[in-house]
Amino acid sequence: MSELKVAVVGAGMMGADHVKRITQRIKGAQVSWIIEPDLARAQAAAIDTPGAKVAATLDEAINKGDIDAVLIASPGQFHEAGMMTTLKAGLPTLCEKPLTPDPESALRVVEAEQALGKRFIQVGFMRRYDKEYMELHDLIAAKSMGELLGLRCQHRNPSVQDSYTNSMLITDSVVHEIDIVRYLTGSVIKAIEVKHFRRNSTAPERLNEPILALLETESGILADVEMNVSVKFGYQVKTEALFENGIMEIGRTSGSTKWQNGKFGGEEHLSYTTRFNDAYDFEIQQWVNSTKLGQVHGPSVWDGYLVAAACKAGVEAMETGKRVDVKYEKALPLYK
Ligand code: ISE
Repeated sequence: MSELKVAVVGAGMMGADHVKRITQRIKGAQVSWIIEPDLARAQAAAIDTPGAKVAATLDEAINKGDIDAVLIASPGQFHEAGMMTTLKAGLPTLCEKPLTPDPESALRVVEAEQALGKRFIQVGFMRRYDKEYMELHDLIAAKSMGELLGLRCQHRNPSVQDSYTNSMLITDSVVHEIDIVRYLTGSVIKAIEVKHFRRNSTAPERLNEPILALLETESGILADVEMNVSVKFGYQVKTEALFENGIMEIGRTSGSTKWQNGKFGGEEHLSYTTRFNDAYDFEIQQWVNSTKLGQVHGPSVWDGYLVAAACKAGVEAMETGKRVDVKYEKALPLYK
């Protein structure tokens, strides 16, 4: 296969970013369709994408052909329908996080893929492709600083869009730590507790944040997550890993520093699209490479289900103030 023809579903912030990424930086792939019900938005994303066609629905594009693989970047509530369509068509798919908004729908996707007897879908947990997270993963496994004792995570957004609801603090944001803590420790999240910091009075009225989420893994690691979505100054995702013989910090703001007029400072990220740009590039390039070889790697729909189950417990913990145990179904054969 020469160029992998990718249909990108959703032309919002993330979809448009992926269209640009595939067109400008990814080798061996091109965007053949941009699928988006808001056709003006689709046309805007198509402007610098030579040869890309625009459709309102995935079915319409599949019927017309010219698709080797699908990248789903629509809002989470539309993911299940999108994946059911790509599974029916037998198309390799990368679905942005979260897999689906709840464990019940995530399980339906898992069962549909299991019924086909092989993997088609990769879930877009891009942090697993971030250089520093990968280094930390390897350090934990190598035990060269001794055993990992705990993780201290900070996840800060300048602001959030109007459609962001209070439960999305867990299902759209802490969802990343829920996946990455399991990836780093190799152990599922057993229980979650959520505390509230003093409420930020400048946050949108519907949000009660910042919050402190405490994730406990089956293996006994405690990870605390400061989730803060009204910090205004910029976008930060940092982690300190506590080991028996030292500490490793990842995600610290880097880049050049200027000293001028009695002040010094540098630039901070304003969005995840720049903070994780290299991770997204690496993730999509790897997906394209393995798809062309007829293989599926990376986070599976089972990983997506485990995260959705933990998110459900996280939302309950946030609403009740209680420590909530996560309930998981048994893994289906494809994911053992
Ligand atoms: C957003 O959807 C993301 O995935 C970002 O990585 C996260 O930082 C943000 O909180 C979410 O809303």
